[in-house]
Amino acid sequence: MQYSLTLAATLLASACSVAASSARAESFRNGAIEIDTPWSRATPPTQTVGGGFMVITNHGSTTDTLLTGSTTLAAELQIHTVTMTDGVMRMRPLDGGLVIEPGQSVVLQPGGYHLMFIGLGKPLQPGDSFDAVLHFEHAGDIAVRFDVQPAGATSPPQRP
Ligand SMILES: [Cu+2]
Repeated sequence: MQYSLTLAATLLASACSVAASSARAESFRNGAIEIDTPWSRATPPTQTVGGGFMVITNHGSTTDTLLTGSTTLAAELQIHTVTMTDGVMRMRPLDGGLVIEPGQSVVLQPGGYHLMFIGLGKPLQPGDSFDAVLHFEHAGDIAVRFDVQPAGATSPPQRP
Protein backbone atom coordinates (compact mmCIF):
# COMPACT_ATOMS: atom_id res chain seq x y z
CA MET A 1 0.00 0.00 0.00
CA GLN A 2 2.78 2.37 0.94
CA TYR A 3 4.51 1.53 -2.30
CA SER A 4 1.48 2.23 -4.50
CA LEU A 5 0.90 5.56 -2.76
CA THR A 6 4.50 6.50 -3.37
CA LEU A 7 4.26 5.45 -6.99
CA ALA A 8 1.07 7.48 -7.46
CA ALA A 9 2.77 10.52 -5.97
CA THR A 10 5.71 10.09 -8.32
CA LEU A 11 3.45 9.83 -11.34
CA LEU A 12 1.52 12.85 -10.19
CA ALA A 13 4.71 14.84 -9.78
CA SER A 14 5.77 13.88 -13.29
CA ALA A 15 2.43 14.90 -14.72
CA CYS A 16 2.64 18.25 -12.94
CA SER A 17 6.08 18.95 -14.30
CA VAL A 18 4.93 18.31 -17.86
CA ALA A 19 1.85 20.48 -17.42
CA ALA A 20 3.93 23.29 -15.94
CA SER A 21 6.88 23.03 -18.30
CA SER A 22 6.36 26.55 -19.64
CA ALA A 23 6.24 28.07 -16.16
CA ARG A 24 9.41 29.56 -14.67
CA ALA A 25 9.01 28.07 -11.22
CA GLU A 26 8.11 24.54 -10.34
CA SER A 27 7.97 22.37 -7.31
CA PHE A 28 8.19 18.61 -7.13
CA ARG A 29 7.04 16.49 -4.22
CA ASN A 30 7.04 12.92 -3.04
CA GLY A 31 5.83 12.11 0.44
CA ALA A 32 7.18 14.65 2.91
CA ILE A 33 9.88 16.05 0.64
CA GLU A 34 9.28 19.04 -1.61
CA ILE A 35 11.82 20.39 -4.09
CA ASP A 36 11.32 23.97 -5.19
CA THR A 37 12.54 25.40 -8.51
CA PRO A 38 15.56 23.34 -9.50
CA TRP A 39 17.89 25.47 -11.60
CA SER A 40 21.30 25.35 -13.18
CA ARG A 41 23.67 27.71 -14.99
CA ALA A 42 24.93 27.87 -18.54
CA THR A 43 28.42 26.41 -19.05
CA PRO A 44 31.18 27.39 -21.48
CA PRO A 45 31.93 24.84 -24.24
CA THR A 46 35.14 23.61 -22.59
CA GLN A 47 33.58 22.98 -19.20
CA THR A 48 32.44 19.44 -18.47
CA VAL A 49 30.83 20.04 -15.09
CA GLY A 50 27.72 21.98 -14.08
CA GLY A 51 25.96 22.90 -10.85
CA GLY A 52 22.41 22.23 -9.67
CA PHE A 53 20.52 24.38 -7.17
CA MET A 54 17.12 24.26 -5.43
CA VAL A 55 15.35 24.47 -2.09
CA ILE A 56 14.52 21.15 -0.41
CA THR A 57 11.85 21.19 2.31
CA ASN A 58 10.98 18.37 4.66
CA HIS A 59 7.28 18.64 5.58
CA GLY A 60 7.38 15.45 7.61
CA SER A 61 8.22 14.60 11.21
CA THR A 62 11.33 12.48 10.56
CA THR A 63 14.75 13.32 9.19
CA ASP A 64 15.32 12.48 5.53
CA THR A 65 18.54 12.43 3.52
CA LEU A 66 19.28 13.12 -0.12
CA LEU A 67 21.55 10.19 -0.92
CA THR A 68 22.14 10.08 -4.66
CA GLY A 69 20.72 11.14 -7.98
CA SER A 70 21.11 10.80 -11.69
CA THR A 71 20.52 12.74 -14.89
CA THR A 72 20.71 11.74 -18.53
CA LEU A 73 22.71 14.92 -19.09
CA ALA A 74 25.86 13.89 -17.27
CA ALA A 75 27.77 10.74 -16.44
CA GLU A 76 27.58 11.36 -12.73
CA LEU A 77 25.65 13.40 -10.19
CA GLN A 78 27.32 14.25 -6.88
CA ILE A 79 26.13 16.15 -3.81
CA HIS A 80 28.72 18.78 -2.89
CA THR A 81 29.46 21.02 0.03
CA VAL A 82 31.76 24.03 0.03
CA THR A 83 34.39 24.52 2.71
CA MET A 84 36.81 27.33 3.40
CA THR A 85 40.34 26.22 4.26
CA ASP A 86 43.09 28.80 4.76
CA GLY A 87 41.02 31.30 2.82
CA VAL A 88 40.60 28.98 -0.13
CA MET A 89 37.12 27.85 -1.12
CA ARG A 90 36.94 24.19 -2.02
CA MET A 91 34.11 21.87 -2.82
CA ARG A 92 33.92 18.20 -2.06
CA PRO A 93 31.36 15.40 -2.11
CA LEU A 94 29.18 15.35 0.99
CA ASP A 95 29.79 12.14 2.93
CA GLY A 96 26.56 10.38 3.82
CA GLY A 97 24.34 12.69 1.76
CA LEU A 98 22.49 15.90 2.51
CA VAL A 99 20.39 15.74 5.69
CA ILE A 100 17.02 17.53 5.73
CA GLU A 101 15.66 17.83 9.26
CA PRO A 102 11.88 17.69 9.82
CA GLY A 103 10.21 21.06 9.29
CA GLN A 104 13.40 22.50 7.78
CA SER A 105 14.38 23.75 4.33
CA VAL A 106 17.89 23.41 2.94
CA VAL A 107 18.98 25.80 0.22
CA LEU A 108 21.31 24.57 -2.52
CA GLN A 109 22.90 27.63 -4.08
CA PRO A 110 26.14 28.89 -5.64
CA GLY A 111 28.84 29.02 -2.93
CA GLY A 112 27.03 26.49 -0.73
CA TYR A 113 25.50 23.06 -0.98
CA HIS A 114 24.92 22.12 -4.60
CA LEU A 115 24.57 19.23 -6.98
CA MET A 116 27.47 18.66 -9.33
CA PHE A 117 26.84 17.25 -12.78
CA ILE A 118 30.08 15.60 -13.83
CA GLY A 119 30.84 14.65 -17.41
CA LEU A 120 28.32 16.84 -19.23
CA GLY A 121 27.38 15.43 -22.62
CA LYS A 122 27.01 18.96 -24.01
CA PRO A 123 27.25 22.53 -22.70
CA LEU A 124 24.24 23.89 -20.81
CA GLN A 125 22.53 26.75 -22.63
CA PRO A 126 20.31 29.44 -21.08
CA GLY A 127 16.67 28.48 -21.53
CA ASP A 128 17.41 24.76 -21.69
CA SER A 129 15.75 22.43 -19.26
CA PHE A 130 16.70 18.89 -18.34
CA ASP A 131 15.41 16.08 -16.16
CA ALA A 132 16.99 14.40 -13.17
CA VAL A 133 15.94 11.98 -10.47
CA LEU A 134 16.92 12.60 -6.85
CA HIS A 135 16.92 9.70 -4.41
CA PHE A 136 16.02 10.24 -0.75
CA GLU A 137 16.43 7.69 2.03
CA HIS A 138 12.73 7.83 2.98
CA ALA A 139 10.86 9.77 0.29
CA GLY A 140 12.42 7.62 -2.43
CA ASP A 141 12.87 8.92 -5.95
CA ILE A 142 11.72 12.38 -6.95
CA ALA A 143 11.78 13.32 -10.63
CA VAL A 144 12.66 16.97 -11.14
CA ARG A 145 13.30 19.36 -14.02
CA PHE A 146 16.13 21.90 -14.01
CA ASP A 147 15.84 25.23 -15.82
CA VAL A 148 19.15 26.62 -17.08
CA GLN A 149 19.85 30.25 -16.19
CA PRO A 150 22.55 32.44 -17.80
CA ALA A 151 26.16 31.87 -16.72
CA GLY A 152 26.90 33.63 -13.45
CA ALA A 153 23.27 33.77 -12.33
CA THR A 154 22.96 33.75 -8.55
CA SER A 155 19.27 33.02 -8.16
CA PRO A 156 16.60 30.80 -9.68
CA PRO A 157 14.09 31.90 -12.29
CA GLN A 158 11.68 34.37 -10.70
CA ARG A 159 8.10 33.43 -10.08
CA PRO A 160 5.60 35.15 -12.36
CU1 LIG B 1 30.72 21.00 -6.85
